[in-house]
Amino acid sequence: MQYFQKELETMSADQKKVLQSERLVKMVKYVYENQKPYRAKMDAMKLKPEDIKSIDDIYKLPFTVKQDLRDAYPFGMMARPRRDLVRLHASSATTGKLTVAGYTMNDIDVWGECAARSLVMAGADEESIIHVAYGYGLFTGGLGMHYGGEKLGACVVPASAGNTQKQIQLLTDFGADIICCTPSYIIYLAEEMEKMGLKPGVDIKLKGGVFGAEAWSEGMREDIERRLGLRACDIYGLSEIAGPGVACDCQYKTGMHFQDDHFYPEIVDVDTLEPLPYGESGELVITTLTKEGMPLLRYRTRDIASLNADPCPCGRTTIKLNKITGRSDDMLIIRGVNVFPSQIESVLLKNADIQPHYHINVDRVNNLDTMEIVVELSPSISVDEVAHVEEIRKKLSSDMASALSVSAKITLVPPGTVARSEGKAKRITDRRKL
Ligand code: DLL
Repeated sequence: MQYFQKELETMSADQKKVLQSERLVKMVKYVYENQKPYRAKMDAMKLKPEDIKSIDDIYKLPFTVKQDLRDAYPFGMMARPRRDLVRLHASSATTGKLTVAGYTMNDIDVWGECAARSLVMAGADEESIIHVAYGYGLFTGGLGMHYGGEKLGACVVPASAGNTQKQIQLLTDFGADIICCTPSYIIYLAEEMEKMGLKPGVDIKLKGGVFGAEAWSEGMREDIERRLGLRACDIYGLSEIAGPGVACDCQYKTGMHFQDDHFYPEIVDVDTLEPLPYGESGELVITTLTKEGMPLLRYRTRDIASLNADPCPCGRTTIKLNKITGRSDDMLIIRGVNVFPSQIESVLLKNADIQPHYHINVDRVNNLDTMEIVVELSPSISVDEVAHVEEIRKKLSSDMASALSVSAKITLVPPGTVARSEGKAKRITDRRKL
């Protein structure tokens, strides 16, 4: 199957606008007729489906928020009767109810198409062996990339998450060229392979990877590419919208190509919720243009990012999503200063004396916020080299203070000390909230 869908992925801006407008007009009518909670919002604003005539009118529509999904738990946001749904996914919330997403057969098909396009961008083709080490289950990572790989006609290895030694055995024996997992897990895999003396290009044949489900920095990308000799593509998605494949990097990494024939992105100001122009950072809002089971209009993702419309040498004309810098609910406020974990990661990764395994502890002592960053030393440095370790610590403290505008205590620990994750990394313990 050909999954560089030229006619859809390289449309002119005018063609795209016509397609998006047609789809939005249809979608608003469909949602108004079939999704009660959203209809109530439109009625409250005295907005009728006929008021939406093109994609330019999208700003007139009210937002959908995560709480709407929780209030409608489990099936109140579905626009189709239960018998039309062929799959349910759910993402775990830190508090309260799960967020449920229901998909029709067509939704699964569209999602598979987007995941297949993403795999192609990462370098996969029909000849590929695709190793999927995202968890299979209610989390969309495993099944999402699985269906994408099969749609492409590649051969999928449904390894799922966990059991690192087995994963490495499968990677060496089956010779997968593409891997799908979280960025934190590929670093863990790289570390274990290095310990076993396995060489990229010789024992491990990986050429590309699609890494997502959590925020990761450019520094992390460089580290992954250097250690494994592969092309590391960022892939974005969320279960409420589809799962992995909503947007993905191509080989030129000019931003993640957003599958904007199916999903329309906007960036809005976090405080005023006013739309922001390309290049400006704010909350990503997504409207599904073709979804049947659980369509969402102007869904506030809580993810902080910006968009860019710069031409990409790959020829795709889709709008691009720049790297997610964090979630608005992941943002730490330390003594009044906003800090995203990704900023901390960027500073850490510039220092060759440490490894990208870290944990952030936040607390409040005598009414003052404190932040400790626990980070691993590189294996070439022993904690017993006291003077050298102190020198590294001082440098990191000063780099961190100038990058974040707030001081942090740096604690350097031996390699292997910070807990590794098989799925989404849990990097923050905020004791102020316990
Ligand atoms: O994480 C879907 C996914 C699976 C995406 C595998 C990519 C790869 P949820 O569990 O619903 O779905 O979580 C969605 O994860 O709102 C972001 O906060 C975060 N996220 C997903 N991809 C990225 C990424 C999956 N590339 C939430 N960069 C989203 C940063 C990401 N954050």
